[in-house]
Amino acid sequence: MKELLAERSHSLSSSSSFIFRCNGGVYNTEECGFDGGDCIDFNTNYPNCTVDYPYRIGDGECWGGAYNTEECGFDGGDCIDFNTNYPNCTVDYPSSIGDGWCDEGAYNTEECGWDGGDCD
Ligand SMILES: [Ca+2]
Ligand SMILES: [Ca+2]
Ligand SMILES: [Ca+2]
Repeated sequence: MKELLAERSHSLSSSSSFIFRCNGGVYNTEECGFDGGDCIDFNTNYPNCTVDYPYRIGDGECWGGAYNTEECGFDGGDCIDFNTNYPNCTVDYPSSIGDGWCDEGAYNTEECGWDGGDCD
């Protein structure tokens, strides 16, 4: 799992949209100029969205938990397909559903389509 996430963050960091990413937390304060301006769009679009890594919102990958909420625009729209397909599936990493690898536990349940068919 750790390897998988490292690989993901590597592929994400090569995306140009991550050069000026909103880091959130202590960066996203008035004292820090809202992360030097990086967080202004995020704060405008999702004023009530509180997540540890705002740059994950709208990065094309569905993140669960606090990201997949109405306040956060269902991860900036990234989770809309997932929510439509698996409305009762609550996992931390929805992107693992249907990624071709069988994930056990909460992923391999009827609600999550048996990991989106990965565990067939
Ligand atoms: Ca930043
Ligand atoms: Ca996302
Ligand atoms: Ca999977």
